[in-house]
Amino acid sequence: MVIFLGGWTGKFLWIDLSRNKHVIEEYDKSLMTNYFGGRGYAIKILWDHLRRGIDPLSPDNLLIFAVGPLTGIPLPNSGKLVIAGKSPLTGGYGDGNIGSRAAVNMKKDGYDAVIIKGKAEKPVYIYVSGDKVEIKDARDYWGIDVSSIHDELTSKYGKAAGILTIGAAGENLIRYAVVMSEKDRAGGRPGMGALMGSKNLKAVVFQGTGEIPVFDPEKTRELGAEGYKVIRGMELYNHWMKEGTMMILEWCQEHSVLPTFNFREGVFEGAERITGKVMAEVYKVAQKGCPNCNMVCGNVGEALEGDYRGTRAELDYENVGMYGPNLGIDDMNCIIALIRKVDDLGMDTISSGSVIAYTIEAYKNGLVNSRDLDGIEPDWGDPSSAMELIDLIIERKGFGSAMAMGTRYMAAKLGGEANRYAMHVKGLEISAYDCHIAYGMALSFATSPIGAHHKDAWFITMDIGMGIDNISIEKVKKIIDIQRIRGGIFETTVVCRFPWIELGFDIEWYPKYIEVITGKKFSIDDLYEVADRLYALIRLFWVREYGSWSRIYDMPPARWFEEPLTVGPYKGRKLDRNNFNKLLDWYYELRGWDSNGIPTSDTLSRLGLGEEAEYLKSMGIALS
Ligand code: PTT
Ligand code: SF4
Repeated sequence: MVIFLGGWTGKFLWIDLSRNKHVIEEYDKSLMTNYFGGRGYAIKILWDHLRRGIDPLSPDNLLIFAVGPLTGIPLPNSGKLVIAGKSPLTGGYGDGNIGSRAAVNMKKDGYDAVIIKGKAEKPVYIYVSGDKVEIKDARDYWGIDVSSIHDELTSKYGKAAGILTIGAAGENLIRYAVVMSEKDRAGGRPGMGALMGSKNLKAVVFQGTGEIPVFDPEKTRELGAEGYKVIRGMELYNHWMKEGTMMILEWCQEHSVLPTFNFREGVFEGAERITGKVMAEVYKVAQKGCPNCNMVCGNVGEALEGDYRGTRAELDYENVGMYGPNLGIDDMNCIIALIRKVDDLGMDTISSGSVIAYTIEAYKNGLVNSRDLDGIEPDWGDPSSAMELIDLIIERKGFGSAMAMGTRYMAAKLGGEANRYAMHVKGLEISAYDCHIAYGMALSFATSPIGAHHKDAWFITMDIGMGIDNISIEKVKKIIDIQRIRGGIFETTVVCRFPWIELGFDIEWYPKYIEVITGKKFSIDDLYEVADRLYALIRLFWVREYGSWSRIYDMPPARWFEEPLTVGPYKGRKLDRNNFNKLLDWYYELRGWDSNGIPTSDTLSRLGLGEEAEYLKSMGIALS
């Protein structure tokens, strides 16, 4: 029997909103070593408890909040929470990672995962304080925007409460609605906010009453403090504190990977007006972040002039990339206002920015007209029409109802050529990196376990650094190792990866933390094995839900293969399909997956997933 002495609480909280009931479960401890926490727990719970083929917006779907053994403990950047479920946007596995006091408080309340099923008859919110779990009336809160509901619940439960909410996007089941916290933090890109809305659940409040048990409190305190000190002393620290994720924008422009006009180009004429430096020197008015973090990256910008003067929003690279160059907008005042609007509606900036860019392009190509768009005449570089399109999505008016479903759906509806420039993989819109020259990053998007998100392998700088014509198995090995660290270690221990990836905080810190907290040693290789297991299980989940599988689901959009760049240092370049397929073949081989991207029987049995393999076979899916 495995005995752990800290880190995990050992308990799940199950809440059934249809029956107004909850149960606290002491879960099987083998989960700790095999799946660790966070995303690992989420996929295991979904595999074991979700009936195959359910509608993601039906009461049957499970909304899961999960933390890991390092979450909430005073060590660098431990205020993070995984939000997962079957995705309403992609139909496959979906998750996101939000920084929030709710992460710390959920753990203090005694839970490693909170799993919500069913659907409340009327709008409700959930209040958790230790063993006390209450389902409360939220009819007065339905329809309230994200900032206001946060203020309402904070005034009721105090500033120390951890609060997760949805906005109108979640209520209206927009397929890329996110869960929001502390007004500007967003998590669950593949529609976790819509999943929450489908349950008539407006908010969840964790009071955070208890203490988190750790094996060696003294050593944990010492090692935690040491980590913070090392981070503060790192070479890039001051620059990071000024610009945060925005520091990459200039680099993206220089290397022609800045998404421009719906990923048509990689450089943008107005880029110098929206760089990290400009953000920091001209627009930045405040800095905020997640709990337990001493390198906070939430740079709040304020619009200085024009119609939106005084509006504030958090400026991350992804948000600015998708609402700036990708829509042809170079006015930071307007970008701030667009992000504020989308945050208050609780809608993902990456997907919504992509949907709007796609609509502009489809309009310009004559595939939709202004009648479809309720009189709107969208154009590149036009923030007013972008604002109007956001309203169209939320109200689901005319073509807005297709826009609410995401790019893959819109392309299928429009048909033919429209598919070529639908910028998604597996239904999830691509994050803000153009890949006309970036094979490695394209592979990373293609093989990400939730669809085209950069979270599992932000490979872009390494890709360009290794050489854009470098088509090698070494590149693929690096991508897999990065996925093991980012998608495995950080998503299962559930802490923020930024100290490691942005400042160079050594990965070896994490096994040390795990040891003093849980009382057990885990090497990086042990953690890699957990990562490989959950990657394989997530892949099986997609196969189970889609009913069949082929490598076409791991293909980036046709645009990058068929339409060369027309401007910039790499004018004329595009991806070559043979080269990409070579990389994909190596990827499958290294993972022990077959040529269609399904894990082989040997791989599954090595990872202890024999039963899961049998299930697929019973569906008539042949495993190599
Ligand atoms: C994340 C995705 C990102 S990733 C960004 S900016 W980034 C966008 N932010 C949005 C936003 O803001 N408002 C909004 N309405 N939609 C938004 N959608 C986009 O969502 C996030 C930080 C960031 S900022 C990143 S990279 C890192 N992500 C981590 C991760 O995934 N795991 C981990 N262990 N640590 C991480 N640290 C960093 O956290 P999703 P957050 Mg987010 C305004 O969740 O679904 O993965 O989408 O959580 O608290 O906002 O912090 O340049
Ligand atoms: Fe949160 Fe940013 Fe700090 Fe990470 S670096 S914990 S995302 S504030």
